[in-house]
Amino acid sequence: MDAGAKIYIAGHNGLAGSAIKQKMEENGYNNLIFRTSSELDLRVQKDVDSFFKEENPEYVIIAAARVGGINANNSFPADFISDNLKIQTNVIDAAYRNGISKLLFLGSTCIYPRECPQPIKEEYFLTGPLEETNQWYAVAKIAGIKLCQAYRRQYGFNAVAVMPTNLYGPNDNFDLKTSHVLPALIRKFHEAKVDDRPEVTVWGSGKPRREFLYIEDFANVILFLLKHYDDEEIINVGVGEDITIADLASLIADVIGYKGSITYDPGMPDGTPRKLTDVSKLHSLGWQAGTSLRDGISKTYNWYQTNL
Ligand code: GFB
Repeated sequence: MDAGAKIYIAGHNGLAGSAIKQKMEENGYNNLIFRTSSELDLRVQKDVDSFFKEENPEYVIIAAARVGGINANNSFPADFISDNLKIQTNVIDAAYRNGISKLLFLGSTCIYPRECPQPIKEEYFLTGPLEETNQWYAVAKIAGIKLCQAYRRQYGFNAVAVMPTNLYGPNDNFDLKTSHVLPALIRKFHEAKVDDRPEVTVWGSGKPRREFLYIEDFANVILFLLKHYDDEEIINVGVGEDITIADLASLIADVIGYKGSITYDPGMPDGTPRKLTDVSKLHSLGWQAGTSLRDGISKTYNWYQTNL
């Protein structure tokens, strides 16, 4: 992939896409192309077709998706399945028909069965029922993986599907209703500290375990996989360590310097009990995450204070 290669990053304003864009720019890639969602609605097939004909990129990264935390997934099932099916189908098909060299599709670890053995190996894909709260999103992402595999088998199209664990970092969504847990808790503890509130409420039981990958590490691995991974099989992208939501809450409170108490709201869903990735495949290719959870939370909190 030379520095002048024309690379289209779909979803360049989101958490994942913006970090990939920044990493590519830092690495000297000088022919990146983007469209905001108001300039190009990826759910509209004819518009996606015209864009590909006009721009004719050489590489495509699909970081565009309707995403959100457990509450957003649970509240907007139709949007999560329908928008994602349309976006990925339109982009993968147009990319193939315009003869691009390589496409990288971002999936999610929620594609794995809810009661998966842990840590989750890639081979556990499609071996059991999904978690209820995000099954709509998961089914769309599963279809995206299968699209990549089908276009590779039938047409020899170099499409790879990468399964990131829960991502976090600067540029995340901090909306308390729709965000993921980590940005939500940063905001909750920050506001409670500023307003001198005696307690912060964390959703669910605090018992589920989650794995968190800092967005800059994620951007690094995407660049690495663009250069070094050309296989039909999916590949996990994570750190290989997880933490309970209760311990995450204590860690965030500590980084922020919040001294009040933490309570739990059992009326909100826990979601999947655990989804720890097995990252042996990624490690065997020679890549490992470098940012500790505490450092990543600190950097994210600094960004939050400056930007919001
Ligand atoms: O990050 P999160 O929303 O999504 O929630 P998932 C993770 C855990 O944190 C759940 C708990 O057990 C939540 O109940 N939690 C505690 C909170 N307090 C909060 C809070 O204030 N906000 C939020 N959002 N959670 C998502 C999927 O699952 O993971 C997506 O729904 C995607 O489809 C994404 O796969 C990576 O980790 O449960």
